[in-house]
This record gives sequence, C-alpha cells and structure tokens, in this order.
Amino acid sequence: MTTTREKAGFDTQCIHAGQSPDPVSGAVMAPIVLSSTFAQDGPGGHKGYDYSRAGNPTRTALEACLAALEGAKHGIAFSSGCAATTAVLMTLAAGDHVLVGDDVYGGTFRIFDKVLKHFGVETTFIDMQNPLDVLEAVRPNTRMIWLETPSNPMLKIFDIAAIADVARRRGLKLAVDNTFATPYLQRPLELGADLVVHSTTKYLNGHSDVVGGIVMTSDDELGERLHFLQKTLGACPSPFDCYLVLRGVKTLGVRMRRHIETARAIAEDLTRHPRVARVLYPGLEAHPGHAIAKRQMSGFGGMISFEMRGGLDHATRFLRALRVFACAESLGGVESLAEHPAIMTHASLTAEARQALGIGDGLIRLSVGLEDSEDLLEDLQRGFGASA
Ligand code: P1T
Repeated sequence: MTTTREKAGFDTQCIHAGQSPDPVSGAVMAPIVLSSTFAQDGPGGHKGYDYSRAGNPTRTALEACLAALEGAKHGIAFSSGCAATTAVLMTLAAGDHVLVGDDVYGGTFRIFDKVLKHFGVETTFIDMQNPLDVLEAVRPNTRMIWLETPSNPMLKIFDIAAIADVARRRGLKLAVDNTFATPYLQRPLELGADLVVHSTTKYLNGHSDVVGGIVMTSDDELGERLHFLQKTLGACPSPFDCYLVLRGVKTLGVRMRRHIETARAIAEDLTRHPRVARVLYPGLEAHPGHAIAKRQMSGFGGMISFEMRGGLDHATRFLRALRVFACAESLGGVESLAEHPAIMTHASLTAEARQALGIGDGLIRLSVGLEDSEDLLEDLQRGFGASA
C-alpha cells in the first residue's frame, strides 16, 4: 500500500495494512496458508516459518493489520479473547497483584477469580471512575492494572490517560480490553496503555462466525514474551479464522459508523420509554462518563444497556418477543443481539458482585447491528408490548 500522505487513513489501513498482492499470482486477498509445517533447506534453514503454532503467513497478515489499526509495533493473535487475556496474565508470577476494573466480561472475571487465584496471583476489583481510587489501591506487589472501557455490561467509562499516569508513576503495566470501542473509536496505546486486548470475535471480525483474540503492544520486551507465550501455550488461531477476521475488518470503519448512528437513535428512544428505568449509553449527556468518553473516544459505539421496570418475568417476556434482535450472547456483529447479563454473560460473577454493579433482573444489553433502525425500533416496541 502506498499513499502520498504521511499515514494512510483508518479505512485504507483496514483494507490494506499487513497485506499486499501475492507476488506469485497477484491475488489481492491474503492466501489462507493451511500448511502446519514448512520445508527447510537444511536444519534451521527456513524462510521465516518453521511450524504453524509458532508462526503462519495468514496469521502474520492479520497481526500486522490489527497492530497497524491500534498503532502498535506488535500484534499477537490467539484462538479467543479469553486466550489473549490468559496470555497477558501469564506474564505475571506468583505473589503478584493486579488491579482490575470492577465491570468486566464474565469470562474475564472468571479467569481472575477461578484460575489465576490458584497460581498465587491476587486480584482486587475496583471501580476506576476516580483514578485516585486506583492510585490508593496500589500495593507493593501490584504489577498490572486491567480495565475495560466502555465496560461490559454497565458501559462504565474509565479515563485511560489518567490511569496510565498512575501506572507509569508506580511502575505498573496498564492493559486495556478495547473490544467494545475498537481502534476505530479509541486507541489506548496512544493514551499511555502498555497493552491492548481484543476479542476479535466481536466488532473486528464483525460477522459472528469466528472466535478469536489478539494482544497488541509497542513494548518490545512484552511483545517478545507474548510471542513466546503464543507458541508455548499453543492457543493460536487457525489460518482460516485469521483470514475471516482479515476479511471482516476491511469494513470496520463503515460498520462502526452505522452501528453508532443506529445505537444513538435507539438509546434516545429508550430514554423516553415509560417501561425503561435507566439507559446506559456513553453518548447520552446524562451518562456519568460522557465527558471522558467524548475526550478519549471519537464516537460512542454500538452497545447499550438498559434497566427495565418490573422483574425477571418482564425481562424474559421482552427478550422472547423480539423478532429482529436475537436473544444471544456476544456482540459486535452485523446482526442485532439482546441478552440478559445476570443469567447469560455475567452468570459467573458472584451474586454480591452483580448486585454491587447493578446487574439485576431488569438489566438488558443490546448489541445494535446494521439492520434498518426503523425495524429495530419497532422490534423493541414489540418486546415492551409483550413484557407489560
Ligand atoms: O469470547 P472470547 O472471544 O473469548 O472473548 C472474551 C471477551 C473478552 N473481552 C470482552 C470485553 C468480551 O466482551 C469478551 C466476550 N464477551 C461476550 C461473549 C459477551 O457476550 O459479552
């Protein structure tokens, strides 16, 4: 890819970064290299690839493309977002302590709470809306800060630059799960984070047909360690899955613009609905993180959570009545999804943790897709009608 501008625009990078026409055939799409092994001239005489767990050309193209989008030197792809998270946490050692944003994906909570604990790594979950609280929670053995912003499912906004400053002053690594925002809206490395994690299952692939993850960093030492962990732990993505994410990410900018536009219309509509007690969308001025989101993001994304009046029965009837939104876990695809965090994505949290966060029986999370907004608005009305 060549442009006369110093740096190609985001949409151009989505389509071209890390890829160039195949030198043999001219194919414009990156070939899916399925080979598990690569012939060597003699022992050690390979052409950059020896075995596909350690490295694969289709994976290299994906890693280079996504690293370019996040402004990172290194991209290290994994077989799921959870595998990417686990790899980052494998850079820690027994006796270390991690500060984790109190609102994270249920599966991420489970890694800290049910796995890492048994390896002697301690975790404190805290609300990071006030960066001073983060500073105060740092212990002598704290090594890392981990956060999601916007967070899953409460759409909390944390100030990445302010928390990066805490991390820098205390010699800690800051890891940001950027899955909800995507690099189209927010680039944590530019705000001072050391690591960015994604579930590529979501917006980056965008078509709900891959489970994948990636870690990005510009820190050479961390990059080398993560490449080592990728080949050593072995949770690497298949070449076909890498190809699908490469193909999906080409339309990331186009998709995000539409996700944002429709999500705003739906969020505003929900605020006017008598059956809705509270709407959580960072684009609404009433959202407590609106000002920070406006500063650190270039748009407010496609995720909305809201609290319905009434109990579990009402929420269940609402979800069962939807015809365009599918009642399903996951997010970030072209199709709209609605789910019940307390029963579905965040069931692995303790009941107390859910209650403290406000993940109650009436909380519904929407992943707003690319369908016509009129059809989505009508579908939600259908749900409310059935829930009454
Ligand atoms: O599902 P997987 O690709 O392993 O990604 C895990 C993950 C990591 N980080 C965030 C912010 C996530 O939302 C997820 C997965 N989340 C869902 C499946 C969900 O419905 O919220």
